[in-house]
Amino acid sequence: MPPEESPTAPLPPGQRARGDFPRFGLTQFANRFPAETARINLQLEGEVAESVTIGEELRELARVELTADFHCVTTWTTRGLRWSGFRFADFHERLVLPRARPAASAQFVILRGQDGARTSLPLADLLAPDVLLADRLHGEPLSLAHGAPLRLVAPAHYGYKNAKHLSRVAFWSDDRHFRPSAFRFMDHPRARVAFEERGRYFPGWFLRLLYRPLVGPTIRLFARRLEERRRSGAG
Ligand SMILES: Nc1nc2c(c(=O)[nH]1)N[C@H]1C(S)=C(S)[C@@H](COP(=O)(O)O)O[C@H]1N2
Ligand SMILES: [Mo]
Repeated sequence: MPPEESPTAPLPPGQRARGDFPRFGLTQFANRFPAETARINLQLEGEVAESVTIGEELRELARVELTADFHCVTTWTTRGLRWSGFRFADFHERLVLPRARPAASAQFVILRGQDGARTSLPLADLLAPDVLLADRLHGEPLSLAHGAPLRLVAPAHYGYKNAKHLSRVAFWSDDRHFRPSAFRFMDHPRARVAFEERGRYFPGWFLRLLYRPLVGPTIRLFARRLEERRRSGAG
C-alpha cells in the first residue's frame, strides 16, 4: 500500500487523530444553519463578465470519489473520509470559464457558505486534482452537520479552507474584497497542512498550543446547537 493510503502513515506535523468526525467551526457559526440543504445554488461573481447561478446542472459533471484525511487547524484529524462529488477543476473548466468568463487576472477566489462563513484560496490550489465540490460523504448525501448541500473538500489544506454549505464563489485579481471570518492571524492564504501553515505571523507550534484547549469545548458547542436545532423540528 502506498504510504498516503496506509492508516498507519504518520500524521502531518502537530495533528492528532480522532475516531469520529465532529461538526466544527468558529463558534459564531455554531448556531447558523443553511436555509437550503437539498438543491445546489452557487453564485459565481467577482471580476466576471457575467454573474451567473449554477444549480443542479453541477451534478452533470463527471462524478469522482476521493478518500482523504481531514485536518482541522486546531490539531484534530479524522482519517479516511470517503467523499463523492465533482472536481473543482472540472467545474472551473466546464461551468465557470464558459458561463461567468472571469478576468484572466482573477486568480484569488473567495468561497462563502450559506451560514456567512468566508474563506479564500488561490485558484491554482483549487485546480489541484484532489479538490472537490463534494455532495456526498460515506455514500450518503452530505448531512446538515457536514456541509449540505455542497462543500469544498481540499485535503491538502486545513479544515477552515473546506467551506461548507457553499453558496458563492467569487473570482478577484487580489484580496482587497476578502474579509476573513476569523481574526487575520488565524487565516493563512494557503494553509497547507504539510507545511503547517496554520496561520500568518505565528509559527505552527505556537498556534497548536493556543488552539488545542478549544477543541473539546467547540465540538460540544457545535453538537449542542445541532441537537437543539433537531429538537426544534427545523430539520
Ligand atoms: N460554512 C462553513 N464552512 C466551514 C466552517 C463553518 O463554520 N461554516 N468551519 C470550517 C472549519 S474550521 C472546519 S475544521 C471544517 C469542519 O467541517 P465539519 O463540520 O464537516 O467537520 O469546516 C470548515 N468549513
Ligand atoms: Mo477547523
